[in-house]
Amino acid sequence: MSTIFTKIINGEIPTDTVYKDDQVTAFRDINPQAPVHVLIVPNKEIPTVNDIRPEDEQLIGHMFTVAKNIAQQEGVAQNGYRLLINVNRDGGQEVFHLHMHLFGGCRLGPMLPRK
Ligand code: DGP
Repeated sequence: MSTIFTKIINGEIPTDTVYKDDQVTAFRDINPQAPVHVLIVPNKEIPTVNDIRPEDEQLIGHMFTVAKNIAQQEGVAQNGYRLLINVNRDGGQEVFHLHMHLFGGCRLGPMLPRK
């Protein structure tokens, strides 16, 4: 059930953490896909978006507040950035602990490759 992200949240693995509070931890992706690539992760173990419960709504909203604050801190808020959550196999999810990607610092192009 637990993933590598729980070890990161618990400080058991050295990570470039950009923000932490009692609900959320945000750290730089190990394999950045843009000049700014931060993962915003709830401290609570929620595997996927499919597992979000009504009582998690405040937490999910908080993830967005943290994301926009990090975009400001990282200097990408004005030019723009992308928030992305992958869900399960077709969505490309690799780590089954809910997380929001924040990409920025360059022109990110179309949301999906053009067909
Ligand atoms: P996703 O495909 O949405 O599940 O993205 C998982 C992301 O997690 C992927 O971009 C790489 C990142 N990642 C995986 N393991 C680690 C790790 O140990 N440390 C950090 N900082 N990022 C990791």
